[in-house]
Amino acid sequence: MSIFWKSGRLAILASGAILGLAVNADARELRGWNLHVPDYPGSIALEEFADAVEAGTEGRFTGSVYHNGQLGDQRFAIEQFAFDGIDFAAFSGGSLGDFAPELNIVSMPYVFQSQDHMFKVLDGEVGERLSAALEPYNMVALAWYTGGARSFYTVKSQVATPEDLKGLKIRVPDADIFVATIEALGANATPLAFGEVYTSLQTGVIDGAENNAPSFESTRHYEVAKFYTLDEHMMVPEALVVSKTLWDSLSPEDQTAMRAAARASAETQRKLWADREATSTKILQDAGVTIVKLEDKA
Ligand code: GTR
Repeated sequence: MSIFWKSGRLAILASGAILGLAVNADARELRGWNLHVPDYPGSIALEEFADAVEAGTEGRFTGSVYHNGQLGDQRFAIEQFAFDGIDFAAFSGGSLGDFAPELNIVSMPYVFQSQDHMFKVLDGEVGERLSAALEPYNMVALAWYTGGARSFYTVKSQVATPEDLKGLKIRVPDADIFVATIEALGANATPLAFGEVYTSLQTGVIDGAENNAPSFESTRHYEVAKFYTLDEHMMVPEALVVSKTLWDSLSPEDQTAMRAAARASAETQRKLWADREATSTKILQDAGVTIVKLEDKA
């Protein structure tokens, strides 16, 4: 009898262990693309998204965020969605616009009066329509991050007017909206991958670039480019997207959990952004960068 019970318990334990393994083996690990350094606002927010997805789906999904563009540059990563090579990411509206042109609307120069204006537009019906425009590219936009405002930084002299941009080679991300905007302002737009900008500034391949303060600082481009003019020509939002194949495969409960995780992540990102802008600006100032705020944007 006791032997029977003993083996009975053993059998139960064994199947419990097998069950436990089966739960882990079923958990799907999602691959997240990220361009930035791990302590960047969007990076922290993406990690938070991954954790919240795991908690909210009771471990059915786990997520890993690959920082620093480890999974490839932005255009390549966007293309990977079509093949489900990447499951989630925060993509620039400007880069997405090369695929779904509707996205260019929210990246146009001076289209928003403020970040609050941008959030109001994106958190409502417009955001949903932009998400629908991404569906053919196998993406669903669940929430929107801020990308701050992009401004010019240069190696040799301060840019104060569009005249000063004439003849300058300015690096832009590899997407039409950036090229067209910077050309319209009078400079020679030079599309380059994010990771190539530092050496290009250093070796004189380009005369300057344009970005928000956190990116200008986190890439250390300020070590080479000491003139920053806050003309804020583009306020480009970033979409927190997940693969549509993944989204469509989820139960309604898991969809709810994932959407809630994305919204919470966007809230975190927006809060961290404000802090990082201030910290980055201080780092730039301490490093001797001349920062000029352009009052006459017209
Ligand atoms: C950053 C933005 C990236 C990318 C990058 C760049 O501010 O977060 O999505 O656009 O700029 O300049 O390549």
